[in-house]
Amino acid sequence: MTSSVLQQLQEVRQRRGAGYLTLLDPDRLEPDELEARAELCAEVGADAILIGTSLMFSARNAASFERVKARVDIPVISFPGGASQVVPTADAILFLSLISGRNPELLIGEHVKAAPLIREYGVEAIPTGYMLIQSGTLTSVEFMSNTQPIPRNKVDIAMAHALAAEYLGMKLIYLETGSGAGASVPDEMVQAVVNYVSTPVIVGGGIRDPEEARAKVVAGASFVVTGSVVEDDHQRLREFSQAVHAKE
Ligand code: 1GP
Repeated sequence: MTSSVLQQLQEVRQRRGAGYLTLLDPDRLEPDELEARAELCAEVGADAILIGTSLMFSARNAASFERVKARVDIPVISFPGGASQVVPTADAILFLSLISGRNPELLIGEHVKAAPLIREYGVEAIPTGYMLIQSGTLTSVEFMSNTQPIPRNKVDIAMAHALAAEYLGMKLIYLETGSGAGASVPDEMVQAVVNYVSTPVIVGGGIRDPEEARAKVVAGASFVVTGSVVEDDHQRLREFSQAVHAKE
């Protein structure tokens, strides 16, 4: 029996110490570019590809998954900004609840709209507690979600949110400053959260060099996500992958 995407991610974490996930934005990349970038990510050792964005302009979302899946043999996972981004062609979907915010639509409303479709499509849903951390810049996710991020120096608040997510049964916790953020989640916050909960922690947003990616792994992150760097600087992708997988 083929294992679930969540099991595959857990296995990556065991085998490689941490997993490297790359985010592709279908709004920023033409279909050919998207495929080429996905292929490159897989080639340098990325463990999964995330596809998604806060605000989708592209009408090609479902097709993007199909095209990318035809080119890579790592999981292609939906990272949706809302129920309208649910597609039948994803290997799995991060079923994100924006737990750091108090916007009911992003805590449960979009989920109610998305759940029947996800079931109908037979896509694996991975319950994920999504926590937005202040970066100092107003990111798209912060603006679009109409939520306040957790202040970057309030480690205790982040810990309490992560534990609540764990008690609610979420399988992953995603600490995020937002794509293109001016700063990544502080290493001290990653470490404090990882030490406080047993749920695997994903860290993303504003990670600009391999050393920074490595620091998140050293702090205890199970998965590191980069997005913007894939779009700007593919030569360095291999270094990112090596930095995240340095335990190998
Ligand atoms: C966004 O964490 C991802 O959810 C990626 O962020 O584009 O800043 O790398 P960047």
